[in-house]
Amino acid sequence: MIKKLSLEEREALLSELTDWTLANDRDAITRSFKFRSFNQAFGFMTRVALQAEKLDHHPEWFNVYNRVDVTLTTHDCDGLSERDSKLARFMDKAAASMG
Ligand code: H2B
Repeated sequence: MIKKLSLEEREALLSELTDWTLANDRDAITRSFKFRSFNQAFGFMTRVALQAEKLDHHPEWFNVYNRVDVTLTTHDCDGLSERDSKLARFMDKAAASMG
């Protein structure tokens, strides 16, 4: 079973992932990514998709042209877990390296 993050772990996570915010309506974190083009956005999504399969942890996301809105939560524990912070960090790095 996957464990939900404790209060302390959440605070540490949110202070580290400064571009992410807690969702209003559920136990999740969200971030909107903006790229130069659809190609860049889709390239990012492709990298993340491969990593998501590796981690067996999948984002909820919405894409319009160069924008990708992401929500991360863990369905198996109905809230935030270590898997969300891992995927969020990967996404931040992937986005930063899109060039
Ligand atoms: N992704 C997310 N975001 N949360 C989960 O609980 C989850 C997942 N569970 N990807 C995985 C797949 C699970 O359903 C499979 C069976 O391993």
